[in-house]
Amino acid sequence: MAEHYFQKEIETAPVEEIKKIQSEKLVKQVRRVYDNVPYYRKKMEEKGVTPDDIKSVDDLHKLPFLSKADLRDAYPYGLLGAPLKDCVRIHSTSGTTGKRVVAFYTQHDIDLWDDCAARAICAAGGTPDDVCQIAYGFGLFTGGAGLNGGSHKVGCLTVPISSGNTERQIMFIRDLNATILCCTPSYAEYLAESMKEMGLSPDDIPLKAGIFGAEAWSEEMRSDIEKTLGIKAYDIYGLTELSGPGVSFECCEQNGMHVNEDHFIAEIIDPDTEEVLPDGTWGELVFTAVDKEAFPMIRYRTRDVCMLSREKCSCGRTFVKMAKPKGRTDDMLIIRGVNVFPSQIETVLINEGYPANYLLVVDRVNNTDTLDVQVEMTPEMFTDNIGEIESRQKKLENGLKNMLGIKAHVSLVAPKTIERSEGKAKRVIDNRKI
Ligand code: DLL
Repeated sequence: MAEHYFQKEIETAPVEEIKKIQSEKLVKQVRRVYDNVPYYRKKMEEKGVTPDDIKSVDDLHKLPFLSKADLRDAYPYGLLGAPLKDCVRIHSTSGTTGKRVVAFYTQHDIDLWDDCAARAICAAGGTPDDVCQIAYGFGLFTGGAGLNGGSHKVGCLTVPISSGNTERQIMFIRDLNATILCCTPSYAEYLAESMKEMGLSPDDIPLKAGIFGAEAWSEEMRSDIEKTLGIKAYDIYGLTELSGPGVSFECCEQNGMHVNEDHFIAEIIDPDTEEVLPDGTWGELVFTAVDKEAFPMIRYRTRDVCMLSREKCSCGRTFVKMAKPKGRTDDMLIIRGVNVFPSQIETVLINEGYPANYLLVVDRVNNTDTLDVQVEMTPEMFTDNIGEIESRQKKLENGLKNMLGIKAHVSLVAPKTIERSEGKAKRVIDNRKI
């Protein structure tokens, strides 16, 4: 492990000590937003809670939730927790519906965020000897800027190449000896596919690790990327509202992401009843940012479906671990009453040897939901033999029925027909007017 950026004192602190730090910061943060942000004060008054009621993290449940709707309501300045003159940057989400979320940062917020991203790079084995190629988008999206800041802090030679221009990516990886690649998992798959087409094998590239996130991806996709790029693939999680990548990160166990608990308090709730659920239960992930100045999120409902675990980790970190999110409550599809996550479909496809290039088309015909799964064949399996295609489709349909409990129709399509993504993949088209 890269000792120089491993913040051992805090990352392996006893749970009680972390709780104490969180409590102190929470008490201050609640007082600060109550005094300075009228939007929060009003929400707290509506719930009948004052800063005096919050004495430790055990009182967190008394505070009101904050949702995406609140962020839209308060757009753009209504949740600002610091004077605008103290803010140094904004980032914004690529939201497809409604207003974008605009998040503000003071220099303190940026330092804190860089620190979180640096912990993630260090946990993936990054040291000043590494060359870190950042192929997340730069700009309003937080991916590029976040890992760029983290990479600087670790002291890696940073290549801020941004997303796209796949041949140039591969050229830089080879010519500059990049050892760590940061991008979305779907773009990592695309890079691997392009490399193969260029006749390159994993042995022809110096990469040893990848830090992939910004979208849900399955364990099967992880193994596929690890094999095709010849690397260890680590997950990283975050969201614009909370800063960006680095809210949580994977360690050498590659089995869930440690939440940077000195800055973020995680809870899991039942999305319908809003009741707090115990560790080990799947539900909606809620975060409280106890340190942020400009955009101080308190009990923010992420809509990500997740689970927390406090099992001892062999890496020594004591920060709580969150599971790989299954998806979002808002991209969970309800098909004929059954909850379906795209990641479940991805698992079946990859297990059957298909690439993670698929598109789910949902429709409603004669009042019944239909699910069409369009999947690319690999060049090796590509054929125009109708009988063979039909039998492959049938096999996949059976696998999907077993996984999901509902019938899906599979259409196998030729290699390279489904659009590739340089950022977050778009995998669902829902034509139902509901
Ligand atoms: O995606 C920040 C980020 C950039 C994270 C680069 C990791 C790497 P947003 O665009 O605001 O921020 O989207 C946040 O993306 O609520 C999740 O639904 C999803 N998401 C992010 N990381 C993961 C992950 C960035 N590792 C939303 N696994 C979040 C699953 C993820 N979903």
